[in-house]
Amino acid sequence: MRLVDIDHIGIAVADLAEAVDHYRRTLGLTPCHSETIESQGVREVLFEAGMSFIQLLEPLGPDTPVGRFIEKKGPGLHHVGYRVDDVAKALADLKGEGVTLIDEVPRIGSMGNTIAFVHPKDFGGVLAELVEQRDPKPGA
Ligand code: CMX
Ligand code: CO
Repeated sequence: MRLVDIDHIGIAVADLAEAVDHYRRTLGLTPCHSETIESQGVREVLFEAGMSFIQLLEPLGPDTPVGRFIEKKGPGLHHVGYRVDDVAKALADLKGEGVTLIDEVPRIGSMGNTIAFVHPKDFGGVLAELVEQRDPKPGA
């Protein structure tokens, strides 16, 4: 497998509208995508930052993964998305290296991308997400 880029950093926020306004005012960013992913219990907004994205995540309720994360640790860095050319191959390679996977098989994330989560214990305590873009930009 090939690591292409950092795809995104996922930041857990309590109030999405307030956070979007903050990024707009401070960094002059305009959201490029927003989506509710019911199956994962989150609403997201993406900002483009070069070839990468900043992903703001608001929980759909307290009893969701991001809701529990905020309850336990407060708002902050939730995960790092690593862009790879082939998520299925990346999972097989990581498993071969003894890395603990959360998702054994890829699934669909935001923007129709193929994703899989990898346990934080083998990635410096930070939850890792592998991302294979559905529509890569030219040069990515
Ligand atoms: N940071 C650090 N550790 C985390 C973590 C985080 N954000 N999320 C989970 N963990 C830890 C848990 O504490 C647990 O540790 P132990 O094995 O030591 O108990 C381990 O990782 C597994 O977590 P879990 O919640 O028990 O596992 P689940 O299978 O229930 O769910 C996960 C895992 C990561 C998918 C889910 O917790 C999650 O965060 N879902 C939200 C996903 C998301 O952000 N979706 C947005 C769209 C995706 C996209 O970017 O396209
Ligand atoms: Co993500």
